[in-house]
Amino acid sequence: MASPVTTQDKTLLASLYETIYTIRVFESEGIKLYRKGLIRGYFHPYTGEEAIAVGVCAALREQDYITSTHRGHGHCIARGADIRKMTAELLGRATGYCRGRGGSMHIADMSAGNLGANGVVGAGTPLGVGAALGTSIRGEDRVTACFTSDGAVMNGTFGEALNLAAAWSLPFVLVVENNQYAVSTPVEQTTRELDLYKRGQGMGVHSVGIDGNDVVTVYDTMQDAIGRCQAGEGPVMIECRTFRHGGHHVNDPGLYLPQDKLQHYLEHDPLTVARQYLMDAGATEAEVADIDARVEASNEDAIAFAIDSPEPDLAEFLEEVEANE
Ligand SMILES: Cc1ncc(C[n+]2csc(CCOP(=O)(O)OP(=O)(O)O)c2C)c(N)n1
Ligand SMILES: [Mg+2]
Repeated sequence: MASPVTTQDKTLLASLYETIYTIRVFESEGIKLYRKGLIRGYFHPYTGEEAIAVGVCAALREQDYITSTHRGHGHCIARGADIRKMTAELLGRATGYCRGRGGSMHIADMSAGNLGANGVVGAGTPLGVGAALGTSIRGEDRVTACFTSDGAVMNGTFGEALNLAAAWSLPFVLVVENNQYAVSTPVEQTTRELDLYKRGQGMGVHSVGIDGNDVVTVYDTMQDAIGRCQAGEGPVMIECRTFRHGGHHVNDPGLYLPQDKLQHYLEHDPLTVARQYLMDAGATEAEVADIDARVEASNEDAIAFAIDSPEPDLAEFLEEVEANE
């Protein structure tokens, strides 16, 4: 499945590995900050799913758009977000992406074509189709990649949005992160057809199911999807099979996850897979260690920046709040 062009591109593989590790460290250090009480509200770690965001966003071009989910830190980082501003937002600081008012589930970065995270499961799908419709009407060469989830595929918005995108041949790529659970409910309990991509096929959409823990496979599949959209053959649906390394959110120990399945996915870790691709392309242990050190230092810097940043000023509390007289 993996293209030899990609597997021999050491520079690209180093960048894919580095971004996966950046997300891994961001989440594991973020969980520590949460446990110290520095982060409030919800925090849904992306740990174990990083190859999806990284493969998709590496294939996207500067002008393209993404929409994100409640599990969105990885999407932001892969789309080039500033982890200083992300960390500050998680800590509720004035220097954060939403000036400390949004927190984990509301980070957007219009300058990077990131149309935003969304706490409403499935709500990103129609937003993404709307973005793709806009670009299509304006005749722009832009693709919208919409990250969504197995739980969201069970929502009405999925069928409405993807069908419309298909009817209008929009440049829209639906990336389903099938981590096989919606909170504690396994996907087997919410659908008979476990190959979720087949639903797209039923709408006449080019749809594939792939290993979401293999960043090269994700990257190659996304490149193909972009090409199809550019050729007017959109939309495309990509179901990426993956698994969370833990519970639904930081406070969920995930005791319901079957241990054998968890073990299987821990051994098929996107970080290890990406590292192996990089080593096979000729990287040395020292080169990988350099990347690791750089990532860890940059995350430490982001945390220090956030902790040193002020909280939002109470005097500005009502700014941007509109109400009728
Ligand atoms: C419309 C809606 N219904 C319910 C919820 C509560 N909720 C938050 S996350 C979640 C499950 C999400 O599972 P999935 O869509 O598979 O995404 P994952 O968390 O696995 O990434 C639910 C039910 C919500 N946020 N929005
Ligand atoms: Mg899920």
